[in-house]
Amino acid sequence: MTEFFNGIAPIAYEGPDSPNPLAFRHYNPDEIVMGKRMEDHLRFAIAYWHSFAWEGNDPFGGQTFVRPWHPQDRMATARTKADAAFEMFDILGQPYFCWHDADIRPEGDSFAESLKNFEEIIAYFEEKMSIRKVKLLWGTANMFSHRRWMSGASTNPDPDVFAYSAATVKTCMDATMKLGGENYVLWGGREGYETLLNTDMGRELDHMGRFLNMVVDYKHKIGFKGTILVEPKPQEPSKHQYDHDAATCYGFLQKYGLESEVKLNLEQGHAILAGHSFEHEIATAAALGVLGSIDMNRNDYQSGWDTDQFPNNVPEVALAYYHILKDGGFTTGGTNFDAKLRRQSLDAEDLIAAHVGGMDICARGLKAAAAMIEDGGLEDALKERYAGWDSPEAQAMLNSDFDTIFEKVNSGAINPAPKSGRQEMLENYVNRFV
Ligand SMILES: [Mn+2]
Repeated sequence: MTEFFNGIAPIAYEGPDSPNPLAFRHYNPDEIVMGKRMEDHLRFAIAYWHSFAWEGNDPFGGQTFVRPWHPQDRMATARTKADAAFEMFDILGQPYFCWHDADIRPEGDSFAESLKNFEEIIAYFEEKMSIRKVKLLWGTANMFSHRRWMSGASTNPDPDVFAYSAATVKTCMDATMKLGGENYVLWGGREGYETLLNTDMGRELDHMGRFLNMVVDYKHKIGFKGTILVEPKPQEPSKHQYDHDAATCYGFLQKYGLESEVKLNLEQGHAILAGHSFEHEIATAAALGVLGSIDMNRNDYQSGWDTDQFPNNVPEVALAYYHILKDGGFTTGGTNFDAKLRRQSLDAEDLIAAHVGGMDICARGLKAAAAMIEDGGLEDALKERYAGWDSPEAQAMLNSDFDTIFEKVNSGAINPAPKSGRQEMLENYVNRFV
């Protein structure tokens, strides 16, 4: 046991009226929503990086957090960090967690030494997971922090970095499979450019496409049954990132023949950076058949950078889950809290309260989304709006041609009559549930 969370009891569901700051008011894992346990719908995961690896730095200042696992550059403290992380998993009782290799092990002096450190911690995790319910939602490789990745990983102009990246992802996929992970995520931290003046974009995209094909080949070679996910983000740290948003990623996957092999992990903050809403990104991925998993957080609407705050907006979260439920809900995916404390929130209690609040917000959003699905008001409005397409004539038109359609319109048989889109009525409808 570490001393870090000393005295914080496992969080219990106490109902909406509880004044206890460390209790769930809405997240009740066993409550049945649309025929399924709430825990099985939401599939919460805790992100190792923000909660345990990040030290509170921002672009203007360094570390603010003081933790028993600092400094993080040695194996002994990596174990202490793991002890604290699994203690937090016991307190929150969420079913999953996620990591990057660099979050969990100190960097070695060579690739082989980093791998040795990594494998030792993976074995330590395996031991801890064997006596707990917590599972791995996904693993991923950090190919953006160390200086070797400053010009990208698979898109780096230096083939040696492409090689180092391939070897790194192989080890992270091996570890993910070893721990029974349900997905493997690729995030293009620096797969993009700072300036087009020194960038051969076509070549970089081809290299990224080839790299992702190697990931899929390796998945099949080792028999990994999980889903390969790509996480869209438009910029930051790079000026421009190739995995800009859901629609751009889909075009990329199609070009490189990967659209049936790879799905998307969508993040609220990245959607906002791309000038979209979270709801838009989820609906886009669902429409294209590539909705995989979500990173739940919130960006500040004024700051223009990726603030990764814990979610606290029920109407936004409700519409996100509405589209997820409409798509059939998560299969291997889940709700990963890619969210961090504010750097003034120094205490262990802050870390617990942040997750308790986030889980409660998601539970409220899920319940509102389920109520809208069960009521069927939005679906009925859609049916009514598109009802004209139910006629055999309208369906036949889709299989005809311009000349046939022209004859009909020109004869006077077709004369469109505009109908209300009823947006305010629908917004009022949604507000009854959130
Ligand atoms: Mn993310």
